[in-house]
Amino acid sequence: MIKTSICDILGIEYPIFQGGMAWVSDASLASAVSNAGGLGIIAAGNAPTDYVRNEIKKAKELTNKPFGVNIMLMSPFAVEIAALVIEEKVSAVTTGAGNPSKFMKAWKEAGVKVIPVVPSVAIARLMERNGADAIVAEGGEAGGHIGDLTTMTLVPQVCDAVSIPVIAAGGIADGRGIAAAFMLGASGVQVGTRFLVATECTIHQNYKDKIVNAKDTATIATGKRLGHPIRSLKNPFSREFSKKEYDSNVTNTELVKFGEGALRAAVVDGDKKGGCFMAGQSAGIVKCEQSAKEIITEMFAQAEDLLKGSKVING
Ligand code: TUI
Repeated sequence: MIKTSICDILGIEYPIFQGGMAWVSDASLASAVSNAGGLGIIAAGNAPTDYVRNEIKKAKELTNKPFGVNIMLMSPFAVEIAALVIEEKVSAVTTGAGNPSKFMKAWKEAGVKVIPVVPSVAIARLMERNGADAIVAEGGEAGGHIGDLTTMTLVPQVCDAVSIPVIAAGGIADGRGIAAAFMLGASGVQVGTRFLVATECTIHQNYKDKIVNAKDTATIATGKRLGHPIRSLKNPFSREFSKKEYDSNVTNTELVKFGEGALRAAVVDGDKKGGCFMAGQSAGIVKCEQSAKEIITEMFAQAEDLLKGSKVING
């Protein structure tokens, strides 16, 4: 059984986080992952505070194990949700799409474990200085909002730069990815795309089918022009977005407007043409729907087999 320092810090069995995916990571998915021994994470995304409060309350009914909340820092509700996680005594908070420094003191004083998601060494260092308990280093293979570096290059550089545990994210969807992450110096992994097809994940079946049928080149990164590139599956929506992005006659306001509501359309309506199906490059690795427990036990059994004989298990 692979145990690392992050298991002790959070009181979890397996060193795996389920990525906080906007519109996707609800109480159903997060509690299933936590019940299976990982860290389930409810994603706040752009959702109002009351939605997040309700999901936290539901998750507390569904599991006695620790779970986290991911705060998307570009959300208009980020400040309120930062206070909510304290009020609800959530075990851990992860953050994305920005710098959470202004909230960290309050979270730490309240005993909430703070684990920012970072795309670079500089931000990792800053987070450690501000008291982060661990760091998720996320490479550009990931789905959703991404940085420039790959997981293969980012994780070892972040591991060299900080003393807190590093969780590798981006491109990890099976035991080979977990084993590789440990070899790069990580103390755990965060997985998003594979959990999209968990039986407990409540997204539209069209979304799950698209992931299972995806091939290696199925994704595209769009939105660099707006300063926040997003990786999603290639479809009429993402191709049209990409076309508009390179059209100098289209303004940024028009581009933002074109993208509004597209993630919801994918998750809730399964809109194959107009939806934004956020997914990582690991979609091509994902072969079938399984329960969260099956996903986690299968991934770690494979990783353990691969790592047998290796001395590189990072504490
Ligand atoms: O946050 C993510 N992935 C996401 S968030 C999301 S929802 C969204 N919707 C519309 C527009 C944008 C996002 C979908 N996927 N991953 C973690 C992540 N964080 N990736 C990159 C970063 C990041 C970027 C800049 C973290 C810190 C940062 O700091 C810059 C600064 O402010 O100094």
